[in-house]
Amino acid sequence: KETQAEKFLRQHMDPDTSTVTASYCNKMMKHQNIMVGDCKLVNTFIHEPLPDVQAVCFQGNVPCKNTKPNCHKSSSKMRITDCHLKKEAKYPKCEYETQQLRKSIIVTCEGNPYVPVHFNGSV
Ligand code: PAX
Repeated sequence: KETQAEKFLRQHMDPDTSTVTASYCNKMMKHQNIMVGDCKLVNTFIHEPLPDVQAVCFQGNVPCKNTKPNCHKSSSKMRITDCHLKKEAKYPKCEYETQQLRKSIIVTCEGNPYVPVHFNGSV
């Protein structure tokens, strides 16, 4: 079974892409198998090397949206792409808006090793 850490990699890591096209999210949301039974509303892909993203677990501690204490904000801005579901989209035709950004990411980390398991947001 896929672990939470593996799920984070599948859903949020894309280190090898630096420039994205308008169809990026439509392709990636399908290829990475992110939708099962429903269209996911928002999903962020991170275009930075994995060690840099794993290192965020040891950077600034911030409260999570659900008030848990184990969230961390990256000390530097990262290259990310936000995929937002288009309002009129209906499963299985999940159509996305692709938006390239440079922001600090906030991830939830768990376990030993202490690694990202949930994407909490970007600021
Ligand atoms: P998930 O599938 O919700 O949770 P996501 O990042 O892909 O994550 P399993 O065993 O899979 O059920 N976990 C937590 N979840 C939420 N909050 C905290 N603090 C937490 N700590 C641990 C992945 C696993 O992490 C566990 C949780 O139980 C899961 O375990 O965001 C909804 C989704 O949208 C993404 C991030 C989420 O998907 P929400 O409303 O929960 O914050 N998303 C959201 C995004 O990609 N980009 C964004 O900018 C935002 C706002």
